[in-house]
Amino acid sequence: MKQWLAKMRKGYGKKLVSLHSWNGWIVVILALTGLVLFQGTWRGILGEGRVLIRWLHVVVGLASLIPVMFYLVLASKHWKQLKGKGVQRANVLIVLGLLVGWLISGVLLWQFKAIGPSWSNSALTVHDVLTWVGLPYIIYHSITRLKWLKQPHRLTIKTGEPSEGIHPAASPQAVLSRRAFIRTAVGAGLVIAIGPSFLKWMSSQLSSGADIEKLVESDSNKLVPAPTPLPASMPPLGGGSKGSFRIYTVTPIPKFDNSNFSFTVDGLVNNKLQWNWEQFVKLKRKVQVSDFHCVTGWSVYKNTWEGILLKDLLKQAGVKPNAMTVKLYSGDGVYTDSLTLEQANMDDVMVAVLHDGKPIPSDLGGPVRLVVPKMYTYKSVKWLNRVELIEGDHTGYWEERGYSTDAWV
Ligand SMILES: Nc1nc2c(c(=O)[nH]1)N[C@H]1C(S)=C(S)[C@@H](COP(=O)(O)O)O[C@H]1N2
Ligand SMILES: [Mo]
Repeated sequence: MKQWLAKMRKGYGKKLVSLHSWNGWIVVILALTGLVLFQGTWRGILGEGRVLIRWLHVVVGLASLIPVMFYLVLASKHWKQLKGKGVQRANVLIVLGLLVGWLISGVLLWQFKAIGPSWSNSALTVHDVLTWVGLPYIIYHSITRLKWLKQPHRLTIKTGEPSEGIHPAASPQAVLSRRAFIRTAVGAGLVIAIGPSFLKWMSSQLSSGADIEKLVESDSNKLVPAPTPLPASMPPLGGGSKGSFRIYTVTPIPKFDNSNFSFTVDGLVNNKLQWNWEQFVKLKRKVQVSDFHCVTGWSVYKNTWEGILLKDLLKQAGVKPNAMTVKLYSGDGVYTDSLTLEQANMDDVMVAVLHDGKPIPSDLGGPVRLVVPKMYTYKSVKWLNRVELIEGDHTGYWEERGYSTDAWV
């Protein structure tokens, strides 16, 4: 062991330098892939590519353990070298803390099925907070240090070789002001680049109801009349949803009004059914309170949904004996998913029109979205406008791109 340690520490300075740059590249890859995964807009653009990027993020994330372990071997020596340099010691601790925090919360997220939604929800929050705090810090650190590294007297990692040539700048005054300028510029750039997403994320964390209210206000659907909520919906039976939805869509958000809305149940049924909006809002509705779990780790609890039970629609249509699968179409023209007939007949599978007593806003899949509380919400098709009974299987949008056909929470 001792021998091994000694061997590992040979060429210490060079190793530390290369470790630092390896680590830098790992962070760059993780930051880019992570931001792409976070940004809803990339979903539609990437489609299948998103699953690949997620995989890359996980693998590289796991690989970040390697430089951390290597560093720990060299840490005691580096620590001594930083004696009296409080800022640099703090930097080492911050970066190590970030890496370890990201790694642990990341592993939990990766294993979301094993840990359950409430743990993965917390893990996602930690992962997000570390990103919003840590990423600007690391970018700032690396850009300002990049300049510093060119000045040997600034080196905090000593290579052991005599620093050759370049003397600390002849005019320290000029260097200082240039450095201050670079720092300010970088800081300002960061605030502009990352600030808006950060603020959006912050406000969504702090306010549970407020941002849904905003979505309801900015609803681009124009359907009249609005469904009149049942007493159990207004006020909402669940007391109002807890947490916030991330708006996910693989297409531009479609808009509906009375002239282009229709809802169809067809395929292997005895009576093909079709309604326009005025007819559709007259169908008998129920109210349920349920949790909403996305497979990427976030949840919204205690949603009060009001809508028509899918099983009631199927009963009314009269399902033919050879029908096996219920294929679900989104009015976006792209997204589909499916349930087995047995799953579709579960008591809580709902074709919802109200959330917490209000029409479901277009961003959240209104006027009509499916809700399948027992499954991850990629099954909860937004802008649902057609239910088709078919004989064979159907592989849904995300299942085709790598999500599990087993969507049970
Ligand atoms: N039409 C359509 N339905 C969809 C999706 C989509 O991209 N398009 N995304 C699914 C996924 S993965 C999730 S987590 C939820 C997100 O619902 P929200 O955007 O209302 O939060 O919708 C599901 N239904
Ligand atoms: Mo999802």
